[in-house]
Amino acid sequence: MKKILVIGAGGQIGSELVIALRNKFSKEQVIASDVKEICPDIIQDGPYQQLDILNREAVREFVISNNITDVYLLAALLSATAEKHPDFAWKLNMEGLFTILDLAKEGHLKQIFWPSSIAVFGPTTPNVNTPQYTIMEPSTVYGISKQAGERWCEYYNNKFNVDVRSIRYPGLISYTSLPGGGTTDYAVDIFYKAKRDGKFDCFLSENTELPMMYMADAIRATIELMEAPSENITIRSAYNLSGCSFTPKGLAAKIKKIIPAFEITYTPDFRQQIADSWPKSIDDSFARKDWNWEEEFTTDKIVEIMLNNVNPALLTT
Ligand code: NAD
Ligand code: AKB
Repeated sequence: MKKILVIGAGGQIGSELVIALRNKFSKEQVIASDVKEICPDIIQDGPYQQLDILNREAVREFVISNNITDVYLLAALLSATAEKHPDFAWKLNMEGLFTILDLAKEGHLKQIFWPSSIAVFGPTTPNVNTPQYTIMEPSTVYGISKQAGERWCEYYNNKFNVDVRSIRYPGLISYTSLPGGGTTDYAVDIFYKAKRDGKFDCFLSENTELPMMYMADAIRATIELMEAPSENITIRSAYNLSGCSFTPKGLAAKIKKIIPAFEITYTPDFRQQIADSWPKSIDDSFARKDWNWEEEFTTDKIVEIMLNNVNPALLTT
């Protein structure tokens, strides 16, 4: 029987992934864990363990003594925060991955999910319909850590037969918890500010096109990838995955159709350079071929769902 540990479960992806995994298996089979002392309300319906991924011995002890079979390792610093704390970002994003890969190498785990990102690409990458295999020269601390992580995942699979699977997520859009310090966060924040203030000052310029995806699609993709037969998985670094692409200006126009008085202004900051180094759109034909990936949520659908569901009370600023 599977026993799943989600590390970094209190974040934007983890909180929804835990719910989806508990619905699929059982509450008892899915342990949420995070460095946060208090379990977030949204995942309080099942087991929770405070765990710091950087405490290698504590993580090893917990995995082994609880007979954990699968780990979803989500703890990381995202692109914008990582630029502010490069040393710590490198430590957090890499050391935790080795702890989990080593547990699998020693036979303590059956399956690992570790997310990569479109940040693995860089300014020299062809940025329209970015292929799976292409130039990868990431120019951010975060992108370098994801690129290195991908190489290590593939290495552990090749050398030690570790069943590790990964997706290069685009910017993810959701309303149940706030995003955690990325460059694509504007595409979540805009809905909260549209609803609360009727206006939004964007930290990216109006024509900055980036690949995005609604969270429900990302969660389904993750579970479908993890369930796919091993022999179908031809990529052990990370799969390109595509949902939709839009610019701040295009997104604002769609919001304006629902909230006509909505106004957007642009004050690009350091995150502009990060966004400029990333793809505008992604070719995910390998995910489609290997495990039948198909996205569901268009930009129009995302706008409608977000405006109906965001709760501005969650905002702290
Ligand atoms: P998030 O910042 O919302 O959540 C990360 C969680 O990790 C937080 O709850 C945090 O408390 C926890 N954490 C931090 N340090 C920890 C530690 N030492 N030990 C245990 N937990 C710790 O991030 P997210 O958006 O949920 O992203 C999860 C993963 O997906 C990351 O690897 C990220 O790079 C990747 N990803 C996210 C997106 C996105 O748009 N959200 C896109 C691409 C890739
Ligand atoms: C970020 O902006 O850092 C993340 C990502 C695309 O990896 N959302």
